[in-house]
Amino acid sequence: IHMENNHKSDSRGALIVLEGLDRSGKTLQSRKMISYLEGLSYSVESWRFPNRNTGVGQMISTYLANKSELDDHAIHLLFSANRWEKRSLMENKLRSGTTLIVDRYSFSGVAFSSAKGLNIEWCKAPEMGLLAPDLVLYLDIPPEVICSIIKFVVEVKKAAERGGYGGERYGQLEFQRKVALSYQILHDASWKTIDACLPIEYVEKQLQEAVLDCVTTCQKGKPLSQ
Ligand code: DGP
Repeated sequence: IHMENNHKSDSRGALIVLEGLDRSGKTLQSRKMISYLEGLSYSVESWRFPNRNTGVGQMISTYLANKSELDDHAIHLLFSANRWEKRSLMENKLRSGTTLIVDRYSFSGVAFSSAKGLNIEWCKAPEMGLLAPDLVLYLDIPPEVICSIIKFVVEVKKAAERGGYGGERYGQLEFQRKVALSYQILHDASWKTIDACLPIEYVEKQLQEAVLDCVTTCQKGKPLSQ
């Protein structure tokens, strides 16, 4: 009985992160994962960083829309602060048994800022102490492929909803190439790379398997780490 009680109190939700270049399909796949887990009666929430609803998030949003200028180091720290301001809520949710599917996290922070030329170790420092993801799903798709898909869509629709590779600051092919290289040196044991060039349904299936496995492990009491 003692063991069982312990076991129960350690049960928690999983911290699952989706990473990838802009327009790699993270948002769509995150929605699909949420409904999949909800269908299995898991408590699950969809999160994303940057979280533009906070004061810090609004500064980031203004910067991304090219409506303000900030030193590269300063904006890096704001992105990080935006994750820190949600850290305790994140921990509470996970401990109460809710799984979080997070669209971008620390790896975006390091990949995007180091792609600008900032020192990678400097970029990692403010992320230390944030909760470590149980699983990082990297949607792998070459920037050139994303670019040609977007051109195609723009031609067909003439006015794609968000227009171009990215309407925001980081949306250039050359920059996305650098981000892809940065991601390559970041990935660790928690990463699973998914070939996002494959058909959507196939990507979805692979994600479902990985996610279910992760959620089950956390439910069994895998410790939360930083
Ligand atoms: P999104 O809301 O996912 O479209 O992200 C907005 C843009 O900001 C996108 O180009 C990726 C970039 N980004 C996301 N997180 C970070 C971060 O922590 N640091 C930096 N430098 N860029 C980020």
